[in-house]
Amino acid sequence: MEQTFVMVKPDGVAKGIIGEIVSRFEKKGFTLAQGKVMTIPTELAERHYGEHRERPFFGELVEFITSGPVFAMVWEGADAVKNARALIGKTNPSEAAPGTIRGDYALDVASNIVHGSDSPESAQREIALFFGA
Ligand code: DAT
Ligand code: MG
Repeated sequence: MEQTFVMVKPDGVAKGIIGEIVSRFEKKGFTLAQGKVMTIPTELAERHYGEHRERPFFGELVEFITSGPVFAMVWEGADAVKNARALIGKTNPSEAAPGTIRGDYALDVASNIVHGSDSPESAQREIALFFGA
């Protein structure tokens, strides 16, 4: 079974939809392997989003993801990375289809409610960063 890393971002926690997001993954058929509430230290945020270090929005992104508690999770299931990204929807909520998490709960790309790993390699890297190897 593949694993993927998913995180309810500070805006999703503030909005009170951790349960709604967890429920969507459960109903899809994923199994929750790990989960914890945490506030991300700046250094961890910079490592997690390291691929975006040169992008103009990097500072804003790190500030946002460290601005309040997140709910970090590991979900297991067939093609977990791909299937989780399908539930989450496109990066820009304006392009995310209704029925996806971002399509239903977000308007702005800078605060798009939830993170999901983009490949099995990213998933392993992110799971190790947040939950230890
Ligand atoms: P995803 O989270 O769908 O994997 P990504 O890895 O390209 O998207 O970007 C990481 C996060 O950075 C994204 O969830 C929100 C933020 N972001 C992406 N593009 C942005 C932009 N043009 N302006 C502001 N924030 C952006
Ligand atoms: Mg990404």
